[in-house]
Amino acid sequence: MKNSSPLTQEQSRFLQENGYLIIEDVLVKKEIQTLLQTANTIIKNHEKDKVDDKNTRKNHGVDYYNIHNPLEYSEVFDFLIDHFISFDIIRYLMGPYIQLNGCHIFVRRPTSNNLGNIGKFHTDSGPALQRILPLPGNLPLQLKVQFFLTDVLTENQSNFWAVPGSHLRQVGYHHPFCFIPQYNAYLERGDLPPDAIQVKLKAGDILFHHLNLWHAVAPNFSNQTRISISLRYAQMWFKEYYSYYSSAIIDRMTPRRRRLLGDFGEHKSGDIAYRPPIDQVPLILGDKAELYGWSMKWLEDR
Ligand SMILES: O=C(O)CCC(=O)C(=O)O
Ligand SMILES: [Fe+2]
Repeated sequence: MKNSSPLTQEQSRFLQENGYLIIEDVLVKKEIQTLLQTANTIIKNHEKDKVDDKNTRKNHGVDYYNIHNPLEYSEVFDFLIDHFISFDIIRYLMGPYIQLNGCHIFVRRPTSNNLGNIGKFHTDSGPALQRILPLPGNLPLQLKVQFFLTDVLTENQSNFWAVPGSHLRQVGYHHPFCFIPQYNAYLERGDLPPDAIQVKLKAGDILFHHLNLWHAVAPNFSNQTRISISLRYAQMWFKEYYSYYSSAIIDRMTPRRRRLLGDFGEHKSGDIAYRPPIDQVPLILGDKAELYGWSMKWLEDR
């Protein structure tokens, strides 16, 4: 399977060793503008209408919070679900038996205080998964892709703050918010963790990260709100995360997007996440099935 990867060898190695990866210039200017404008309208409405069950303002605070499921408010995010660059990398790394478990707008306002939950070092998706590591050669259980719509060019602009290589370390502690106490101790003392990196990127770049990566959001001492769209892909057995997709959303989607949103059409048997319909592999991988290691030869052997 030489040269079949959408990642260069260097990018693959970087992700494997560090637990995160930046791909530059994925969105073009016009796309950034449209997405940002739409996100800002949705944010404005959320703050005006105080719809706290549709975002994390109660849990995370009013400066740094996430808006659940923006697909509910606009179609402009649809193309991100299987974007030709990000999704090709996702399907190469995760295989065909995946779903989109959630989509969020991340709002990170200028703030002098970032010690809310997102400002603390944590892993994602619950304490149990801190003990299942994404070792080389295994499919990831979950990967997040974050599309940045504003620049984060220097430190302390609410950067994604990562501890490189931490995704391969057991946490040895468990907390409902999946905190990493030895790293948060630095923040509580007003110090910086010595080996954590504030990731810098520009609008239009994307960031992948493993759920096990120890990460936080740095303080935002700039005067600009940082906006990004996060999509969470997981193996099909996982539960969805604040991602109820109404029939209005499902109806406007292409077949592949519908499947990623958990719609199996007329197939409604209880073991659907176990044995999806036979078109699962071609639908997700298209003509890359063989190339990415998911030959359908067993179909001929039946
Ligand atoms: O805002 C960010 O950059 C990261 C938020 C976060 O904790 C996550 O995506 O898991
Ligand atoms: Fe997180």
